[in-house]
Amino acid sequence: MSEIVVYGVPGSPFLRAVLVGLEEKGAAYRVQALSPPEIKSEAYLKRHPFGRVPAFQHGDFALYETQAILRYVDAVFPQPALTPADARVAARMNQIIGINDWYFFPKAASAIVFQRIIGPALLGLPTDEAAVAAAVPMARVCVDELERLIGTQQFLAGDRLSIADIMLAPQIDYLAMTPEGQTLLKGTRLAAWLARMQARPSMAATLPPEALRRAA
Ligand SMILES: N[C@@H](CCC(=O)N[C@@H](CS)C(=O)NCC(=O)O)C(=O)O
Repeated sequence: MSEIVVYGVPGSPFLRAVLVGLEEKGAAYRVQALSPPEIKSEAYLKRHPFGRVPAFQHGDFALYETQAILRYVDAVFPQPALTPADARVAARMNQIIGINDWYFFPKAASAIVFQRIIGPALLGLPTDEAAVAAAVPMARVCVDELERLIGTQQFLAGDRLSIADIMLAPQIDYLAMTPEGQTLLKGTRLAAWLARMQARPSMAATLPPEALRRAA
């Protein structure tokens, strides 16, 4: 089997999602760690023209966009399946991936987590309290909606682990490290789901760097 290389900035929740997926599959991989300036370099932009992480290489096959990478990994390593066979459960998984990509990360978590953890710990920046406050309403909508969707299920899209859990767990793990996240998640079924996800070896094997966890 060709070598798998995952390119990313350590601490990125999208990078972690890919690594969690590979760990769940028991697939061998190597991480090529990059610094924030490196992902804007001419060399990296050839790999990912949008200058984001992660990027993925499997032999001669290059790919970027986290959900595309996870779907590819799921197809190449079929067991355990991370895509529900049932059409409605699979649609729910896709809906939740969409919530992450369109609302939760760009409009809520990226601001709160950056302002509270990444900016201060990695870049020495002060927290912009107004940016945090502006992101909280969207974070609340997302948490409420995920809480409704998980209902009494074990996982976000049914009773088996899926790509939806793998994409959301690294994001919500970060949110839960912030005061805003702690308030929003307190006493929720989503918090119980996060605890179950945190207990998985795949999550334990892919923790963000110590400096980021300490900053929270
Ligand atoms: N849609 C992309 C989003 C990836 C993304 O936004 N990654 C962040 C790190 S968590 C990033 O690369 N940020 C760098 C930047 O915005 O300059 C994916 O699913 O892979």
